[in-house]
Amino acid sequence: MENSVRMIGVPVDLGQEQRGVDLGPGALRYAGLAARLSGLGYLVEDMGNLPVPVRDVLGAEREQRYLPSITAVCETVYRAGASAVAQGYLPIFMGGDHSMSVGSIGGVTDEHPAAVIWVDAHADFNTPQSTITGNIHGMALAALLGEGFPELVDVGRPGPKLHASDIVIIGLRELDPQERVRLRESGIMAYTMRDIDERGMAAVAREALGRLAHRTRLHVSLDLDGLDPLEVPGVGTTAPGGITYREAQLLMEIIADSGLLSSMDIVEINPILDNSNRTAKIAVELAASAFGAAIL
Ligand code: HAR
Ligand code: MN
Ligand code: MN
Ligand code: MN
Repeated sequence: MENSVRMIGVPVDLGQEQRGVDLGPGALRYAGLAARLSGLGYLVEDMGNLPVPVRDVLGAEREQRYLPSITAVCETVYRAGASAVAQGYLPIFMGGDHSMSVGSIGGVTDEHPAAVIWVDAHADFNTPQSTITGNIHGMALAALLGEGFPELVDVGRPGPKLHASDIVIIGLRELDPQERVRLRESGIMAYTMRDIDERGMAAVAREALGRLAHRTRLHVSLDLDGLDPLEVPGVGTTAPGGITYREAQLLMEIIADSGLLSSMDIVEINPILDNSNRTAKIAVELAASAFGAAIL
């Protein structure tokens, strides 16, 4: 793949209720993401943060769960992602909450399709009808498949951005009741924590890549809450019993071996809840592995 990385900050916190996830881009910068990737031989460009409205001035949108502003942010993210790919960059989208992936994955598939590995405790497969919380970050993957708020479905270009067969979820362990039914009916392949426990991450990662082999480009959407909260305390929506640091490293190393990585999201880091920026530091190490850092 290309040798130039473009970091794109998306400090959006409107897709969920906890304060602090908007600080994720800074946390990743302070944890040394750019230097780590430069050290691997990439040309790294940081385009700064995209404009995102601050929740405190959006009182009028509160009842709509900030849908208008999330849509506008995702439109901006879409264009930044599409331009980065068109200009030959590997974009890394630094969230922000997972709602921004409607824009990032839409944008990177503007000209060429891509497969997606969605690393997450959650499926983010709710619709406005199935959600319990109403939080839009829990609806991002559904929107990418064409379901839910039409405004989100039509971000960037009209209609669905992915087919069910283009996606695998890894690390799944928490679903809402109706979301569970929806996911089972969707045909999306999800590797749960039970699969990882029983079969090991290496087998899961290789099988996942095999299922995505019909695509030549791969987007990794890394929601840090996919990891165990004991290892990454700086996330807002914690679910116990997650992917260990070593398992996550192995997944990223096997992804690097595929040579297909073309873009990445790093989302849901909440530095306010963290311990000395540990979560962002781990995310930087995982990104480095996905981009080809090897121990020997
Ligand atoms: N399923 C729950 C909801 O819809 C929790 C969603 C949590 N989402 C994220 N991103 N943290 O995975 O609210
Ligand atoms: Mn998520
Ligand atoms: Mn186009
Ligand atoms: Mn999650």
